Amino acid sequence: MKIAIVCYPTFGGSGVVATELGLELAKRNHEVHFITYSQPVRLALLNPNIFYHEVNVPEYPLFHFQPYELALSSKLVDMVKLYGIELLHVHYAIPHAYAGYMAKQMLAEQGIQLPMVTTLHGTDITLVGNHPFYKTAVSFSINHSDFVTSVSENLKQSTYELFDTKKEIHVIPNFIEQKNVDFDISQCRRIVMAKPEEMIITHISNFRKVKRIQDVISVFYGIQREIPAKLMLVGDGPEKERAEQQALDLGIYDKIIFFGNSNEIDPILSYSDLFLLPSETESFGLAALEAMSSSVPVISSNTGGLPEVNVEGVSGYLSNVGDIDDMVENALKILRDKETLAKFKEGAKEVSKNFSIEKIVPLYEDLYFKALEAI
Ligand code: GMT
Repeated sequence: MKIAIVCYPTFGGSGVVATELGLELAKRNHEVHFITYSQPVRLALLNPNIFYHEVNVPEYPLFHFQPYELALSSKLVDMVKLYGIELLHVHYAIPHAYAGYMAKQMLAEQGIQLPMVTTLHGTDITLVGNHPFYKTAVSFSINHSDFVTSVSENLKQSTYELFDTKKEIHVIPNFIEQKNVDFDISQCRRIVMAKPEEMIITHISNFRKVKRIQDVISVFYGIQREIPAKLMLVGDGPEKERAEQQALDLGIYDKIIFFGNSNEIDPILSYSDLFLLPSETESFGLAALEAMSSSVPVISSNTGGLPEVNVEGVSGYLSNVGDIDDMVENALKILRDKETLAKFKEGAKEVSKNFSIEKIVPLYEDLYFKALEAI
């Protein structure tokens, strides 16, 4: 199949899922065309089945906002015609599903039918898309997609609650490639992060408000009062400065390493003992799954799709949003003795196997075949 994938090329979960999906589809002999404004961060281009087409938006002083949707839909039409692309898969409704719909219409006028699969990822529904300024167009885009998928059952229900749609939504959870430790251990040693007696606690995110970074710091504060520990903060975003200030105020700045956006996620996770994800909402929580796949138990909030990923008492524990005391108590339950920690590490790894790439990617392929049959 020749498939175009439209996604955000950044470190965010939706872009990562789209990129990993495209790479796996390429391995399965599909021809995959990524169409976006810069090269997706995890994309390996030296692959005969992978193409990348950049969307350029020329700057013009008349425009206060440069019209990305227009450039994207034009690019889609051109690439579909040039390469004979058969199917379009857009990740994140805004504005990709909208631009995809326009491309479909333009192509239909020329006698080309292009089925479109839209994957909803979370904030496109629960935070941004739900804003009254976007809602009408997002509802329209969902209703005019040929197939719609969501990354969790919870996100599917939220979509029905928040949008005017009766469209069937197929739940296809996010996935993870079960990796063997493939980094050079001599390049990154545990001692760089913590002393042997210190537990390594990790959080990875885009440091937006929704991630509740202040809770990450507070939970870590509670943990390190009871047992020796270090906190690895990976990622960058608007709340980072406030997190640094909070760490200074609490006198624990020297117990935290701020990595920024890092390409060393695998080694960091492989040395981690616990992962914190206390988000306000999370449609899935891909970062938690990545941690679990590296045998790292998760302390998370119990909102959104997180209970579908983190299994209470097996891969970690879940608490109400903002319940710092409960999160600290649960973290200490896991970390206090070696046997319990080992049990949770094993539990995390086992649960992550439910989301293996081999199990999940065929669900997308099945949907693609259905979409092609339907035209
Ligand atoms: O908030 C983020 O982490 C980024 C955001 C995105 O769109 O990239 O993540 C959303 O999609 C991920 C991949 O499907 C999910 O794992 C995240 O839970 C979801 N974020 C939220 O719902 C807040």
